[in-house]
Amino acid sequence: MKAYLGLGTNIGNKRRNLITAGALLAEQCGDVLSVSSFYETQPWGFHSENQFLNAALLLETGMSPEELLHETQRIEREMGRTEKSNGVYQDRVIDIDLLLYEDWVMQTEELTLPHPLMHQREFVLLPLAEIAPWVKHPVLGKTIEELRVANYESNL
Ligand code: PH2
Ligand code: MG
Ligand code: MG
Repeated sequence: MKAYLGLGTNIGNKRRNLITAGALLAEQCGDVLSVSSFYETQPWGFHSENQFLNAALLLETGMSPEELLHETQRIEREMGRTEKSNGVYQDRVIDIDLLLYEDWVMQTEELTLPHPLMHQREFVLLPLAEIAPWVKHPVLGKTIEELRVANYESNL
């Protein structure tokens, strides 16, 4: 199964945090088929002095979405993420978000696919459009590149 993941970090050695997360995902979750460039982005939705480094990655995995969610949460903890948002965004060593899982649309208490905010976030769309421009969002019916352009234009 193909899953697109979003990675973000805004404290510590950010480049190293993204590389470590990618390596742990490859070790524990499947094959990493592609990784985007690393994008320096401003904190979105909260105020922080610390800029983000964001990336997107394509994983070929045998895990179900729930298994993948639990494994990515384990990796976040393994990398030292203790602070977890209680409604308010906070600085973090690493955040790994499930963006797309094949063309699955699902909503449970712990997981919504596709990621409910991905189409509003430049820090997701920019890296994702680099590795998956032609992939269609299964709810919105637009490609990632179309969503990126629409998001860009709505922010002008
Ligand atoms: N993640 C958030 C909230 N805001 N802003 C940027 N630039 N990058 C992120 O990864 C990010 C964010 C919630 O997870
Ligand atoms: Mg996130
Ligand atoms: Mg998250």
